Amino acid sequence: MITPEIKNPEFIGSFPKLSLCPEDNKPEYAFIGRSNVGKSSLINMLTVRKNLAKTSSTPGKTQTLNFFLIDKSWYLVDLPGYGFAKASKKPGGLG
Ligand SMILES: Nc1nc2c(ncn2[C@@H]2O[C@H](COP(=O)(O)OP(=O)(O)OP(=O)(O)O)[C@@H](O)[C@H]2O)c(=O)[nH]1
Ligand SMILES: [Mg+2]
Repeated sequence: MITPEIKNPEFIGSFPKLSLCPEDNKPEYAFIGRSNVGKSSLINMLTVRKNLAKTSSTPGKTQTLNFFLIDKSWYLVDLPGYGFAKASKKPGGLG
């Protein structure tokens, strides 16, 4: 087992804006990187779940802020990547 520490990963929701995200003061961990580098796949690896975070072989799959509550105590957050031009470039697009 790769990460026996994670027992109960739970999808909470996909949020289009930061202001809509959960605000319960639990720690949040997120990964930053270019589109298609494997950020969503990394969340699946860490939680030992195949399809918890949605992945795709084409860049730009993750478009919202996706919150996964880990063991009722902290969050893994799957973020969109950068460098994929189809999404809006306006500053604060997810703000
Ligand atoms: N060879 C290889 N492919 C990987 C690895 N991790 C992910 N992939 C593949 O890379 C592609 C993109 O993975 P995602 O996890 O969707 O990438 P992402 O960073 O979340 O992409 P965006 O949501 O567009 O930002 C998929 O086809 C994965 O199967 C890895 O470690 N090795
Ligand atoms: Mg992704």
